[in-house]
Amino acid sequence: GPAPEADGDARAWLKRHDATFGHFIAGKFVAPASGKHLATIEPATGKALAKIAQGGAADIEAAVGAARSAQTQWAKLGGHGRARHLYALARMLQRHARLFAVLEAIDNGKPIRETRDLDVPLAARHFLYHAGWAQLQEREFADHVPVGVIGQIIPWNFPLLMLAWKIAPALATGNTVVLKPAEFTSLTALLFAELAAEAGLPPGVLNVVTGDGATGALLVENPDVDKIAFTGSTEVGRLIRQSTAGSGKSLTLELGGKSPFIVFDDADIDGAVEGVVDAIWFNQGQVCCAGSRLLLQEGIAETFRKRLIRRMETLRVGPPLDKAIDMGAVVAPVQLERIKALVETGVKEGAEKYQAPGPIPAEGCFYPPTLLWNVHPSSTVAIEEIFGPVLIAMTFRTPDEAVMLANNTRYGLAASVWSETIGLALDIAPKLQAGVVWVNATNLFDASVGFGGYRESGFGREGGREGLTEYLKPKAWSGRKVRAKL
Ligand code: TXE
Repeated sequence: GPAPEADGDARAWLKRHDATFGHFIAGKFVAPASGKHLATIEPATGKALAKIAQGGAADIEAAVGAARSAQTQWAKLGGHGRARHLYALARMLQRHARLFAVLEAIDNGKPIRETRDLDVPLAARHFLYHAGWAQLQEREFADHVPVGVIGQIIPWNFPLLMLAWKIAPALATGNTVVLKPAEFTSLTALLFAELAAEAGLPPGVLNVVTGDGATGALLVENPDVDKIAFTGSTEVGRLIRQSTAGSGKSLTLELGGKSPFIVFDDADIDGAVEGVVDAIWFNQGQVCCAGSRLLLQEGIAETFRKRLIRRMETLRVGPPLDKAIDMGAVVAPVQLERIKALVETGVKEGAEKYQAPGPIPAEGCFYPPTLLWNVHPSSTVAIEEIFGPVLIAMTFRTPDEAVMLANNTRYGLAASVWSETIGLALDIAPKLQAGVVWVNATNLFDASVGFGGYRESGFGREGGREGLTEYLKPKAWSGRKVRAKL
């Protein structure tokens, strides 16, 4: 198990705040106007962890007001001035990497190995990357202006990393932000806001209002918000699209997925088995682009199944702060119940269930790595996003059939193709309807590559040049006097 002092600094931070938090508005913590709080739990133990403020209309108005007041100055600071702040935020994350990694693991249930090696460094990398863009802005986006005040709503699967994906491009381009983290996992966002203020970020540039979906809806409806950027479920994405329709707000949505993981007969089987482990058991399968549908060509299906099961037997599920574990807890009891119910449905609809036999902790939200074999393409588990450590598998005969099965979904976020024949892989990849296709690889992310979906996986991109343009408005300048001045 973890060393007793391993989570010392995160617990000390919680204690310093009496584990009770207000919103972070205009550079400081403020109590919710209603006085209401929501209790959060530690997924790995089920025990009470913290109390976060339940944001109401007055809190949203205060935060949006603070963002509005700060926006002109922030934009006037210019690209170089903003770059200095973004570098400072990256350095702040690096300096407090351990505190963020431990707090994220405690709050979300994900393994410290992942928060330490991925969530925190990738978040820092995102700020570094966007600091570079801020300095290029005047030159590269001369005829563009910031969108203004941005409302950003994020999910609980990568709380800190999604914060970075959202706020780094928005701040780099001269916008100010009101961020609504997910109600299960608001702590790293609050820590970030607090330390960002200490690192000199001007008050009002980043405001964090916590609360549940009702708080998110208030942010979406606030008339002084210029744009909403949302990552979360397809259902809520649809609601947000409806409620912003006809308003002047712009919108980007990053929603669910049911991404195919296609393995051809000539693939490197061991490599592909490792790919599957990363595709579906990384972060307990709570990944929007998880390779959750395994499509195997018939010739290798049986060999693949045996090797995959042998590999599943070695996966260790346990407390997130234990550095030796491969999988931690899922985020909340409600998600655990959802996963269990979907797996039961899968079995009822004819799938063969295989679960890794290793021990899992009795308390807390733990679920074993699970394989559903021989799933029919029309069965519920082949269609619905499970968002847990559950892989569904089916077979195909020909490349055309693989493409047909892969595209047989309402989603289109990612796809992964495995073959040692480069010609085959390059023939298949363009036919897959997904925002990103990985060849002999999975889960490759880079701040410089736009990430986002097709179809019901949403629209808009995060990362790269595409991601920046989501936070800029083109502005044409014309008229004699203006020209003369220029
Ligand atoms: O998501 P929600 P939930 C999928 C996944 C998961 C399911 C349910 O399948 O099992 O969704 O998760 C805020 N207006 N994904 O219910 O509700 C909410 O407070 C404005 C995939 O937790 O979409 C939180 O901050 N905001 C996904 C955020 O939306 C609202 C990640 C996401 O929560 C709102 C998460 C409303 N009406 C879940 N209702 C991915 N693609 O990565 C809720 N929210």
